[in-house]
Amino acid sequence: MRVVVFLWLVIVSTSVFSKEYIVEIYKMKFSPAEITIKEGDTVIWKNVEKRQYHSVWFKQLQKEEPDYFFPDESYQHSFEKLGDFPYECGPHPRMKGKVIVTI
Ligand SMILES: [Cu+2]
Repeated sequence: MRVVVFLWLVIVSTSVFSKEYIVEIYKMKFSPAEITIKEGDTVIWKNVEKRQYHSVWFKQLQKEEPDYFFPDESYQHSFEKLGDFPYECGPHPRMKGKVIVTI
């Protein structure tokens, strides 16, 4: 029983303390292009363009290019490891951003 309560507390506390951050994509730019978050936080990229699709590609984390997402769609990723995570847009490599994960 104690173990169950303990596990429940762990789950509740991580969901209470982890945060969500929004990065908007507009006019071929990630805004903010660089964001600092804590371990366990989630970043949500929202495409707020009129018609342009984009992707969020962490080349160091995934070999395959992820799916594009269209206006009014979003993409999200939770960061469980510390470090600097640069990313770019698959179809537009000039669009770059970075997520910095700290303790
Ligand atoms: Cu793009």
